[in-house]
Amino acid sequence: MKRVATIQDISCIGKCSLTVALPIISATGIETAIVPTAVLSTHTQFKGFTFRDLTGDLEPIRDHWAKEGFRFDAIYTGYLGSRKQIEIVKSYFKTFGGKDTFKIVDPAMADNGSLYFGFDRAFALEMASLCAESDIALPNISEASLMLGTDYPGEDASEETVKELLRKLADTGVKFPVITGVELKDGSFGFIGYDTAADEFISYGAEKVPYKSHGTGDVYASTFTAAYVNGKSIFDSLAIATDYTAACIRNTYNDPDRVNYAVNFELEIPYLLKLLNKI
Ligand code: PXL
Repeated sequence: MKRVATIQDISCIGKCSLTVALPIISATGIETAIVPTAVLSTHTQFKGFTFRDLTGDLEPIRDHWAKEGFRFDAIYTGYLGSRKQIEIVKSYFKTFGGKDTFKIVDPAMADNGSLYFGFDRAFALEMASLCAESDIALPNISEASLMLGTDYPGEDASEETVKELLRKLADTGVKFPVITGVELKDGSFGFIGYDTAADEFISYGAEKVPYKSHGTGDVYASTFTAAYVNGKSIFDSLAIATDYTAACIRNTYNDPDRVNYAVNFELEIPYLLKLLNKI
């Protein structure tokens, strides 16, 4: 069986980070090892959330795993709480991230042009340096521009603007930057990526749903990880993640009883298994 390690927080309510990554990746037949970086009562879009920092546990977990000789087909990182945590994640990459371990970084820290609560410019720069150690990085438009220190071009940034951001990310050392949440010229909604090894841009979009929610970047990155470790190509994995995330957003949009803090990803897991030819 394939094994993935994912390093991010537990938001007890919020359907993001580990409570999305663990069910999605496990459902596709992959052992999913988790490193919880913090426990929050909710994600940070709620007021008054609690936050228990688990930074002190991260190095002992790493050291125990190293002693046991655990190996991973991929390491996938999402929301991290501090610069110190990013530094420790780099040590996980050093310890476990050999050439047979694919390193996926989702620099989950911003949306709509603003950093999430508690983050600053220094944090965004540290996250940029983690992206430079990845095999693939999956920022949205806000995260890409904040890591580069360039003006936020808006959610409706043109394909040319997004390609410019991708080139700049490549200049900072990111091997395969992929910007998600992009409106493509044909009106679809998806991603543009830059494969620096092939010097080639790739893109794919699904039908746009007029609804925006939290946690969709986490659904996207978890699904990419699941598809890639299940043997799909990078392009196919990105496209499957696009189709599945779009289906989750559509399901939520059509649900009169929806919650306003996340998407109905659970109800679309059968569709994900179909996309992966599992059922
Ligand atoms: O979905 C990204 C995310 C992950 N974890 C926490 C968050 C958020 C977004 O707000 O607050 C704690």
